[in-house]
Amino acid sequence: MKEATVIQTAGGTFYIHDLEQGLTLRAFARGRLKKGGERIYPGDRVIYRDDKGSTIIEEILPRQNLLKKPKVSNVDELIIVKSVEEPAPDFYYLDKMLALAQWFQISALICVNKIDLDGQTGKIIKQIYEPLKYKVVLTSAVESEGIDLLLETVTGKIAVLLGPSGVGKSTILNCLNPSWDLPVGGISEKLGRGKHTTKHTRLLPWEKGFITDTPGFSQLNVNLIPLKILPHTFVEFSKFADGCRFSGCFHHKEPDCVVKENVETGEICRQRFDNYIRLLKEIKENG
Ligand SMILES: Nc1nc2c(ncn2[C@@H]2O[C@H](COP(=O)(O)OP(=O)(O)O)[C@@H](O)[C@H]2O)c(=O)[nH]1
Ligand SMILES: [Mg+2]
Ligand SMILES: [Zn+2]
Repeated sequence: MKEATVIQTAGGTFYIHDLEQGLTLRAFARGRLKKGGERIYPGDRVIYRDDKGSTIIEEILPRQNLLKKPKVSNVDELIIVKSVEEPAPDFYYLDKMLALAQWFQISALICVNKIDLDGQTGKIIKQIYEPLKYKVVLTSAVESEGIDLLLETVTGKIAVLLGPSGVGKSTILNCLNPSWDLPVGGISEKLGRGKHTTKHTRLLPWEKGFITDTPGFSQLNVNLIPLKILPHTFVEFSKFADGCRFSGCFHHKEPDCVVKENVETGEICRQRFDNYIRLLKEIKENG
């Protein structure tokens, strides 16, 4: 009995990767698993065995988590990729993704790419997010700068790259392993909908872990966060929230709100707070 990670599913066939042996295998689920109606997702850790030349998945190990749309399990790290320019960073989107990561209880890392184009933006992002204990890695994928540091942080993990088209996700992955030869420059996106692009999730194995940049992840659904939880997903509020007059304070229209007071004094970053209010309204409208 050996252990592997599911990297892709295709109907009743599964591609599993055994990191220890550096092997990708085409596998089938054992009858018992199929009968039980148990689904198997990319990211699942499985026990497999060889059976007369076939690879059989015997058992699915308990999942740590399961993201919806696309379905990937056991995600250890969300890498939120921004670029300093082309496109310029959208801080609302960034704060939204960080809130989601908190809600999913998945560690999040901010990767600021294209630092060869501008040295300032990365520093500004570090100034805002490092005090909140988010890790910020500055990279230039075209110059292979910072990629080592990025890799160090995802060693042994299942990591998912998140971010709008054009920030350099595919270029970063190609740095990691040139043989993946992923299309760069939005080519895959342009071929797009309805044509031959597969939207199937595929985890890419490298010698120390798994990584993916599945397109569906760019639209992670923020409405998954219950309104009551939202204030807790902004980590810097927690230090002050106990001082608010109301225990379930949304830090919005309530009087005697210590979070708002700390926005006024500059203790809490106003841009983050404004994005929080925008997110609160967005979830309310859609909820
Ligand atoms: N200057 C600069 N351009 C980059 C960098 N990384 C990617 N690009 C360019 O940005 C464009 C989009 O890259 P791509 O990897 O396809 O982005 P994706 O849509 O996020 O996968 C391409 O033209 C890349 O050559 C970088 O670090 N610096
Ligand atoms: Mg891409
Ligand atoms: Zn409050």
